[in-house]
Amino acid sequence: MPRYAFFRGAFVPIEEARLSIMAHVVNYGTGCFEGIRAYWNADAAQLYVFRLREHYQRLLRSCRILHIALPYDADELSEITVELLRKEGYREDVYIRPLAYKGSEGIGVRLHDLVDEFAVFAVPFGKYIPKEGGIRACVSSWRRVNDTAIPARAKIIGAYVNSAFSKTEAHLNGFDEAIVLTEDGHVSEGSAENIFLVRNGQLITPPVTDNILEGITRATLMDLARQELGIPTVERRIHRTELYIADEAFFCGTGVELVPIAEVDHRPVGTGEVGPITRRLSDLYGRVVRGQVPAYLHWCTPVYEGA
Ligand code: PY5
Repeated sequence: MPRYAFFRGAFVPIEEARLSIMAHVVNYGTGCFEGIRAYWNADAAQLYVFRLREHYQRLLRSCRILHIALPYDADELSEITVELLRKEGYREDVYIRPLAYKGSEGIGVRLHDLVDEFAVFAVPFGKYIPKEGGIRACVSSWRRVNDTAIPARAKIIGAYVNSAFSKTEAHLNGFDEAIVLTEDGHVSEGSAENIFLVRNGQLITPPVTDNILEGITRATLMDLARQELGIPTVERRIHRTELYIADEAFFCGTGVELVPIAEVDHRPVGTGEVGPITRRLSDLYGRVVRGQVPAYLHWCTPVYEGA
């Protein structure tokens, strides 16, 4: 259990960070959030927050879409978060959950003339999908929310009902994760992660205009693949059946990190074993986030001073 939260402008005991049953966000899902990981590096005795500033830049973009005005910029939000982690004193991997939302109490659906609030807490966290090797995925019967209805590029709280529908359907049908298509049948992403395919040695991922969350892990892996493996990523629309003939496939995201997909709709991906490009990217990502690759230390914010 965490001991503190930053809530209504102050650090408070976690038990005191409570919303009313009348809060706008509780009634209508009118808010947005982030998911950030911090990794404990035992050798350096340091906790590194991965791409902290980029996550808060995205939160502020979500806020713009949702008419939420916060009294903090990305640097101030980052400082609050580092201070929270210092107060907790974590020496293990943690997951950080910032929230920006309409906190007003009362009835009435809208985005204007409401009180905007920011809160953040952090919890110890291990694997998002607890499974070794590749996972079994299915194409969901649900479709991804469209930019014309609820924009997926904003990490909107209420929109995660769409993710929950596809995740639970996949689970009830015996799969580990869902792959969700756009209304017009192109591969969009997983329930809470982006997706990459490998075909003929080339990385392919859906474009940002196919109703994906513009993932920070996605951007990170595109950089790492190009710079360290010499493999550029092609962003283009992907057909469902390309999932069935891909040589390799994986999900990526802050929570899921990088997870190989072994099977899609009962068809093995490639050989069914974890492929070489997936393996190399996964190993590299694991070291980069923990602050073990000097060239990418600028992505890792140290929490403790003088460590
Ligand atoms: N797509 C969706 C729908 C997501 O929710 C997420 C992240 C991603 C892609 C990957 O984005 P990023 O690489 O920036 O994390 N999902 C959150 C996460 O922490 C919430 C999971 C419950 O991974």
